[in-house]
Formats: sequence, C-alpha cells, structure tokens
Amino acid sequence: MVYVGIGSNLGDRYDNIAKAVKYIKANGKITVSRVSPLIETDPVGGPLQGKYINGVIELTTELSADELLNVLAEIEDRLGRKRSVKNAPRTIDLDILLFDAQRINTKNLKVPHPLMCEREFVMSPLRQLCPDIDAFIKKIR
Ligand code: PH2
Ligand code: MG
Ligand code: MG
Repeated sequence: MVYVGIGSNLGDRYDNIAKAVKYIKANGKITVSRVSPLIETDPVGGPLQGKYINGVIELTTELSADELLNVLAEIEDRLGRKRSVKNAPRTIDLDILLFDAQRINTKNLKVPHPLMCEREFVMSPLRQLCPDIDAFIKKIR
C-alpha cells in the first residue's frame, strides 16, 4: 500500500484536490483505494500564508516509487504549481509518505517522508485511514 499526502492553500483548494485525485485515478498503472477525509489546517513553516486543505490518498501501483514521484510531479505542474521558496503557498502538493515497507534515501526522494511524524496535518488524516500506522512506521524506520 502506498500513501500520498495532499495539500493545497492557493486558489480553489477543494477543486485542486479533486482534480489531483481525478488525474491520479486516470493513470492506468495506479489504483486509488481510499481518500481520507479532508481537513483544514493552519500553515506550518514558511512565509505568512493561508490555511491548507490536507488529506491522504491510499493507492496501489505497479510503478516504482521513482516513477510515481514523476507522475505526481507532472500532476503538480498541470495544476499550476510554481516552485519558489521552501514551504511557499501552493495550488497542490503531492508527497509520497509511505511506499509499501520500502526505505528510500535518494537525492529526490526520501521514504518514509522524513517530517511526516511531526506533522499533524499528515498524521491526522493518515491515522483515520490506518489506526495502526504509527507502529508500522516504527517497524520499518
Ligand atoms: N505543507 C508544507 C508546509 N506547511 N502546512 C500545512 N498545514 N499543510 C501542508 O500541507 C503544508 C504545511 C510543505 O509541503
Ligand atoms: Mg509537502
Ligand atoms: Mg512536496
């Protein structure tokens, strides 16, 4: 099972997330199994900015983690994501949180996501999908 964090705090936030989920579902090599409830959260870090809508997508895929990363980056681009400073406001952010039990530490991709456990806006929707996720993360780290 793969978990992807979604966040948006620019433009029509719910629509950005709905479109991102639709584009992920449209990929023939990805099967979305569940989407967590969406929550509104205060921004953590970065410049002064508006509140986020956050959620987590659960999916399975025949893509590698690297290939999935590329697919997600294309969807971010398609939804008008501009890359500026760290933690800048964004129309859409799609982060691989967990990829089965894999541990990945390359320049472009770190899995489990190194900050996920400190971020309530990630853990709260993730725990709604998987109540036992903390124990799982502890085991694979
Ligand atoms: N993403 C960040 C930085 N800060 N804050 C909230 N509430 N939600 C996010 O998705 C978020 C953030 C960097 O990706
Ligand atoms: Mg992020
Ligand atoms: Mg990101």
